[in-house]
Amino acid sequence: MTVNVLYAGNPKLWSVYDVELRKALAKQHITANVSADVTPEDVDYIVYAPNGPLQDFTPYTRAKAVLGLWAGVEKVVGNPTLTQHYARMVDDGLTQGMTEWVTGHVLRHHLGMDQYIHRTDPIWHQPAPPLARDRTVAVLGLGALGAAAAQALRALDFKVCGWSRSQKNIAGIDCFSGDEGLRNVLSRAEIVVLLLPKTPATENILNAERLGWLPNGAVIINPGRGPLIDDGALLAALDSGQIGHATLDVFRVEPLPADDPYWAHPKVTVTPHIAADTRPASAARVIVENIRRGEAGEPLLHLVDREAGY
Ligand code: NDP
Ligand code: OXD
Repeated sequence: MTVNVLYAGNPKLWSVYDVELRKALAKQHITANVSADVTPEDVDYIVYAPNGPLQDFTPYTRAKAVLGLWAGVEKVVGNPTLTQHYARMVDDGLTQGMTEWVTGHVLRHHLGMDQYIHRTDPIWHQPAPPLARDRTVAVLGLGALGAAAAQALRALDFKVCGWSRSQKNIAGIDCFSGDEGLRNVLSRAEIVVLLLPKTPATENILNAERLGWLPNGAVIINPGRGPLIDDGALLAALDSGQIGHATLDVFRVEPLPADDPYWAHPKVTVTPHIAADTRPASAARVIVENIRRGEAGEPLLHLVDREAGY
């Protein structure tokens, strides 16, 4: 039987996904019609991204699942027309990309690279940075991306602590959960990496009070989602010196408006939501594994818990 797969991701990536999905389907010996234009009632699986054309899932009455190309789900999880199963993207390319971005930005701050890159005076001053083993990095969110980043930082010998909703046990990482756990993690973190999803429970998780729990001069690195941070509180903490620097990849409004104070702030680095990208070849394999499972009546991977919102 032929499986009908509708591609409803970013239209600019259709030609790439067309090739990669076909390759992955052939490898799994699944006979499928993959198209960006399928009669809604005939669709079996929807490959979806929030920057694609689809908003209303109602006409897709036969669809067994919506298979997301993004890791984050906050733009779709509350969609009242989404009654189908929703699986999000967990992809080794995405995870590797995030791990590289996080370790790169942590090392920049750990080694104090900026003072040499932006040197203006010929001053031979030799302050040695501490070793990684003497630096504590906290990772908030120990899921697919956070756990991998935490482990990579640990492999570099940083002291790594982490925080998540449920208690974790990850070798070499000091894991915490709950409100007291958050206070504990933040009060020792010289560098904090945010890899939480945006949900009602995580919005403004870094507010003025919690920024105050961090050691003076701590660095914030946020590749998670913009609303995790109270922007006004962060700007005030940067101005007072409580926070030494913020490297931000994600924002409440994207693209970040040209007049946003983050652009010009001397203690802020803005990157344009490029921390990690879904890689079409590996992502297509994840999507097709779920199609295989759907057709075989097996449980789908990476299903979203709609109540928790991630
Ligand atoms: P996961 O769902 O695998 O992990 C989320 C983690 O956050 C889990 O450890 C979870 O806890 C924890 N968490 C969720 N809610 C709470 C809470 N209320 N309190 C404490 N911990 C909580 O997501 P991923 O690791 O795959 O992705 C994380 C986020 O990264 C995405 O949601 C997205 O926003 C962002 N992202 C950004 C990209 C970029 O380019 N900037 C690219 C891809 C993703 P538990 O383990 O107990 O469930
Ligand atoms: C994602 C993202 O959620 O790119 O995948 O932010």
